[in-house]
Amino acid sequence: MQKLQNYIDGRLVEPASKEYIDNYDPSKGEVYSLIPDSNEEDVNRAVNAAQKAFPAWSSTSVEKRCEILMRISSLIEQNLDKLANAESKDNGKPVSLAKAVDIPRAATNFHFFATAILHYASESHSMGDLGFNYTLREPVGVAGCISPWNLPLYLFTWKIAPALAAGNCVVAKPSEVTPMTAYLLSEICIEAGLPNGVLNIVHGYGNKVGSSITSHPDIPLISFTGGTKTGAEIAKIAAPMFKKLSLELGGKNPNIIFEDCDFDKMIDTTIKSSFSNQGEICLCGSRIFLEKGIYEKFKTEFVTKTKNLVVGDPTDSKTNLGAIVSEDHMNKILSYIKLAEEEGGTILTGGNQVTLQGDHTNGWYIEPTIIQGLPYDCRTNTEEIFGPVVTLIPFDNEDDLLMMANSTKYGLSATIWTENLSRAHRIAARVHVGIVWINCWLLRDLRTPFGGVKNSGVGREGGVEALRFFTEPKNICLKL
Ligand code: TXE
Repeated sequence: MQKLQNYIDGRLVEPASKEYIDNYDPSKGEVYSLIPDSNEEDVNRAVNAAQKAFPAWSSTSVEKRCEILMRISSLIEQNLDKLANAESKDNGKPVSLAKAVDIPRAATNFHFFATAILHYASESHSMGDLGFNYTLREPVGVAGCISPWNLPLYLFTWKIAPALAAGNCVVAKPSEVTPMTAYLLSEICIEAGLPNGVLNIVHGYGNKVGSSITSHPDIPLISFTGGTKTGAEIAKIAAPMFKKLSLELGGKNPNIIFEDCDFDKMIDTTIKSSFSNQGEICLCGSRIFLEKGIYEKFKTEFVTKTKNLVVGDPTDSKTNLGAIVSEDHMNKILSYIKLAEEEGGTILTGGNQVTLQGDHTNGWYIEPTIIQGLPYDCRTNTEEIFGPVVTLIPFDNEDDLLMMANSTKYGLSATIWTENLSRAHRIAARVHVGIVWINCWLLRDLRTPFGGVKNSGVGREGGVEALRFFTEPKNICLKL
């Protein structure tokens, strides 16, 4: 069975413990590879390597850094099929999705930040005859990057690429649930000639590797994407150490649909915003708010289209929804469907685990599920489920809608469907989130600030925001 290795100081190495963790193929529910069960010792080795590499990497010219990161980007593109198949096997998502979204986006993350640094300028402030200021933006040193299992390589590179581009060295930990493409990335970095120690990837559990990264005194910055509860734990450790922190956490996003929307465009996109990646995207619109006059028409068509979605073998090109990432997560989603029924909801379609035939019988699959008839403030409508489950909630007017849409502790994103642009802008301004899509969903421009408010996170990444986060400003004042 394949044994993955840590990537420390430019080499693929065993964990200090020599112990390994089982890695599952969720489409079959079986172990197919082994992951290093790393600990504090491995993190210390990684930090030492990163510290050693930092003086040379941070003073490498931006042109040279760009060249190396572009090589990594090209190698990801060249290995599209291999990486997409690996991502699908590790996570359960359809290969077609990994090929169209996850892996191209990972390549783009490197491409985008590799070239962004060529155009990045810092500020200067003139004080007229008195003098002037200029602001240096210096890399912070060793950055800690911790990422989740839902978009494994996509979110891993979203952190690593700007951190490296800005001149930092990195100690990174992918999710122990989906480590494979991070491992393949370490092979790519070696092939691309990334200098030793610039990027270090330590595999293993969150409570061992993740917490060692978070609490390490020589890691002054943490970029984390994952669950809100974990984010709170990280913040508790990082705050008294005065670490720079960026937290991208969960969501319970409203998808707001008015009667006057472009119905066909809206319904096709709503299928995607509800069930893409088995609903395991923090940006999915899991609460669908419908203006009363459109409720019945929407319900009928949405249920029909959802029933046509194929839950199946992720390698089959006809599959729309693949496997749920783990047995635990599948059980969590099923428990929320049960809870929804207990809370008085009616399941319009779905609601059950799916058992496939042949060698996929032990895989973890769930039908795409639509629920109606729940109060807006019940647990099903306020807690993050992170699966292929959406609820329908009618509304009468804008005030009513906004009160309900803003009633959860989350505030990541919102989608608004209307042809009335004044209304769209009015709602966009009043909805408590970090990202709003009007008449679209997940249309991404990497220059824009990305992140949430309330329990969805702290800080923003993307574009200039990411380069600012991964550097420290130093103002220099000169009196003339
Ligand atoms: O996240 P965790 P999980 C949400 C979603 C999901 C829930 C749990 O609701 O059901 O989070 O998913 C590492 N110190 N999102 O269990 O546990 C862990 O090893 C430091 C939303 O995957 O937060 C992994 O690498 N690190 C989200 C990473 O943190 C720790 C996407 C995320 O794991 C740690 C995924 C610790 N104490 C899940 N404990 C989004 N917003 O995109 C764990 N980790």
